[in-house]
Amino acid sequence: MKSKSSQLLIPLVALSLSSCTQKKEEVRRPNIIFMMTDDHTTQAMSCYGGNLIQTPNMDRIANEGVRFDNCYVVNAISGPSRACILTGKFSHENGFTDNASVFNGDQQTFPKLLQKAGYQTAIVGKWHLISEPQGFDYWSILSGQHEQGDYYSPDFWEMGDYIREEGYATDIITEKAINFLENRDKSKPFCMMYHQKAPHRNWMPAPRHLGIFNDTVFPEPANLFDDYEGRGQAARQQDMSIEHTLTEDWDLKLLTRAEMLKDTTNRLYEVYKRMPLAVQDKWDSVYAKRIAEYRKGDLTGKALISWKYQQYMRDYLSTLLAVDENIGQLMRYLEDIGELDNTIIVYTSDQGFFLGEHGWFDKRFMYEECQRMPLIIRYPKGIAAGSTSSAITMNVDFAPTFLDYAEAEIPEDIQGSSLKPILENAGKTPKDWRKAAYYHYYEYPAEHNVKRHYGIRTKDHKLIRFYNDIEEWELYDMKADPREMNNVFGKPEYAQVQKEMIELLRQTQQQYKDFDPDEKEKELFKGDRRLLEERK
Ligand code: SGN
Ligand code: CA
Repeated sequence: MKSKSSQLLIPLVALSLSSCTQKKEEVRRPNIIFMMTDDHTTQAMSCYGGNLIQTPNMDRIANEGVRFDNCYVVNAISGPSRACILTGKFSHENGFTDNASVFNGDQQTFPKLLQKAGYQTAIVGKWHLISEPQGFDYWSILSGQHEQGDYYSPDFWEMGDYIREEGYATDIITEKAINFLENRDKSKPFCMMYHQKAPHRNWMPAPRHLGIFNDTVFPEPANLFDDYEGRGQAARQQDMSIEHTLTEDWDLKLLTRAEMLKDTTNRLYEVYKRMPLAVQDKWDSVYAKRIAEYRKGDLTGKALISWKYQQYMRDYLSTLLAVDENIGQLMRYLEDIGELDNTIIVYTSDQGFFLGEHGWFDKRFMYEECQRMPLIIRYPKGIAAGSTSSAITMNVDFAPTFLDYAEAEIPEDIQGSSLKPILENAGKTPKDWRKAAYYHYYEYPAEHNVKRHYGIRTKDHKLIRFYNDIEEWELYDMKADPREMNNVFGKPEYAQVQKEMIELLRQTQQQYKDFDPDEKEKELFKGDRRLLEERK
């Protein structure tokens, strides 16, 4: 078993000197609320310096706690990220490599371990792992749309039953969270996973926020019109561009009510009919202006891309407003019941997202905007307010962190590391902390056409190898080129860095026991059979 943080001993010593009532107070382990949204990226959070929208309730978590600036997802897509979080293991170890996988629910997960350690556990909202949740005293997860769920009148799979709820998903998930807290076993600490669907595609805002950004013009990222010069085929062959991939109906919402109702096979019709009539009316009036503008037909080329970018931003960002409001509501509830400061509140997203950078939406690539996850944590009893951490952290670190705070043992086979030493030390990175985040993406061939790739991200550099039906390497100097526009792999001035990064990649793969079955991988290591054998 990995050793737990030595600071745990201090409160225990203090306890033996205190009265019985105090003793009861002090041995209390913290509650945990693990808030996760779907596809929320740091560019759209004011506490990360984003200038797109204000997120006051998320900012409160960061200001009263810690903000991690280098937290990375190890496989930037929903199901795999969630499986890594639950198990504290990489995709090749937990078996859920892409969204077509089914989670083997019999394996070890942190909610099961917390349950054993005396926690009451729950999950509300998005699950996306197909198999029935295990390790939860209460679960109510989105079903429908391949487990993505619906924004309006969503269906839930709740403790074995299927039910449809009236209302807007982000609000409903909060109601379910509060209901669980209200009815929980108050003799135990709790761990609740509060997982929003928003702001996932197709970005449908709450009724109260429909049209709110209609007259706002959002700043464009500097590389909205990226031509991928100096980079390879992976970036060129993707299918996630604002220009070509955003659809007129599902994404841009350019159908009138009459058109939607005429064609019942249309996907937009399906989600539209879930709205109450009054909301449909509001929707129509809000999108009418957009439809009219588009149908004038005078937008072409770059102007059309800019226009689509604005519509995408208006929908994506207004969908987030309800997320932030609901976080505020949940925190106020915790305050009312006197549990706010006894609760570790974590806010993150299953991965980052492109908001027009490189001309894209979606995620999957190991490029910064989506590899980087938001991670802010509030726990005034153990984290100094206003701290920031630049430590290289990964989503496989969440499970051991929760176990550490719950004073449960962290099993040896968990691959991540507890963040507690960082949290307790005002965000400072321990001397022996890891130097690289590992990444491996598998979902290809598939939607959005992003090639398989793996790599490492250190403080200063990023190395990526695209493989399978392609053989390409990329190396980025993250200090000189934070937008990853200039691939320096093979450039003589980076020869030394390249050598070191390849070596570190090999070591990292060995450490995490990732073996790529691809034949080209064997070729790559053919000069070193011993290494190949070991990696098996
Ligand atoms: C859906 C979306 C994709 C998205 C995946 C995975 N298409 O298939 O754009 O990449 O989910 O997202 S949609 O037409 O249904 O909107 S994930 O976050 O769940 O992994
Ligand atoms: Ca996602």
